[in-house]
Amino acid sequence: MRPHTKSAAAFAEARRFIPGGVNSPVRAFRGVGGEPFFVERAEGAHIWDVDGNELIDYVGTWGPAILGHAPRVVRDAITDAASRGVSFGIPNPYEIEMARTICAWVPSIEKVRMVNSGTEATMSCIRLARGFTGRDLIVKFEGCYHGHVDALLVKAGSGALTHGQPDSAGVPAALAELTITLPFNDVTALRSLFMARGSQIAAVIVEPVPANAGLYLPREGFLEVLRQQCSQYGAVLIFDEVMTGFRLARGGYQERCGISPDLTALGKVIGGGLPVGAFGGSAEIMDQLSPDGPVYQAGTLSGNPLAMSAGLAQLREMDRVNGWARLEELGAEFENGVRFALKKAGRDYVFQRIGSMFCLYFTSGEIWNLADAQRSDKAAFARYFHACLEAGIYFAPSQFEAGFLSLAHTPADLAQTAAAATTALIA
Ligand code: KE4
Repeated sequence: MRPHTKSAAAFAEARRFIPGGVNSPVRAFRGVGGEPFFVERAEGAHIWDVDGNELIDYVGTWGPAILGHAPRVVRDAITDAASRGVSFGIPNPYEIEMARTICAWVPSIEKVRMVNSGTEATMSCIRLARGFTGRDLIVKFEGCYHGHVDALLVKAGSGALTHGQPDSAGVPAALAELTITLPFNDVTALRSLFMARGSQIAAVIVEPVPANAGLYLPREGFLEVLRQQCSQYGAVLIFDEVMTGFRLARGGYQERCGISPDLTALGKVIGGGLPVGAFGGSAEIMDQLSPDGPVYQAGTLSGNPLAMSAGLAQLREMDRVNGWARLEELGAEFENGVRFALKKAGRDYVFQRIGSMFCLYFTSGEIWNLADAQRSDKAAFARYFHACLEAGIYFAPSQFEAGFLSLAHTPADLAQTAAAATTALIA
């Protein structure tokens, strides 16, 4: 590994003009110490930093790079679309194609609206649910992260958790009071809340597979009870599939678990790396949106032709090669490598995975919620992170993030990773 001379200079320069030197906090390496490297270029499962170091990438720009970085089909689609215009702000055929595809692949979505980030998608779902029900209360789960929406920055995960700001400054108490948080996987707490305040609840928003406090899974029956309680009390059930959508299955996690939410928030993969989010659900709810309905929601760049083309190219390629089956195989191979490393190193750390998403918790025992995840030894994780980085493996720079595989990861990548992980875990 060459010294990060140019990265250090770049970071010093960035800090002069950008808060914390980053445009998103989790990139600042505060969860692992040290300074972030700056990327020069990325292709396939590899990235090169400005000092010429080559890394195998398990962050994949936090989920969008499901085919690997800069796939040919996406680059060609962007170039082709750009030859006819970069942005219109006018209805265009790409938007119909994207909407048709999302509605075809996700049966719970009868109508969908494009936005420019996952945050916009969840924010719009919250406002729409409140407008549709005429109620104010929102329920979320500790450790889940739904973007930096005021109403949802309450006991949030991801960077908010990493930086110890799960309840951000700047969110008025009056607003935070309208958001109730529950422990994930706690059916008793869920039923009690609905019993007490069910008629006031506008919506429950949940990451069906929480992946912003590492990665933990729903217990058998938990999501089913959530679905039943929302239906019984007339609350809107929102699945935040910004991360899991079009990654865990063609129809997202809801296809795997067989539960239909009322609204779904999407992002990441559907942009092919460009800024895209989306939200959709039953026509009955979606038709409450302006211009047909009273709930306002808008966006200058929503349905941008480049972003639509890039996202469509990525989705079509995944469908053409049935990428989801391959991701399952890659995930299993990757897990074998990690379990080999843990055994070799004599560590009983907790590795959790679903499809191409994973997390290695530096603790033992079971991880079913945020409190379990916070048992992790963050210092040990930080040492592991840096040891792997030195060996050319880039994992997410926080214990409270998930890792991602792509179709571009090769058996050689996985073997190199297992070897580096073994050495790092022994150390
Ligand atoms: P964006 O606004 O960052 O596009 O999406 C917000 C969001 C919403 N819902 C879920 C389930 C998410 O995971 C996210 C964003 N994920 C983080 C990574 N854990 C983005 C990385 C970052 O904040 O820089």
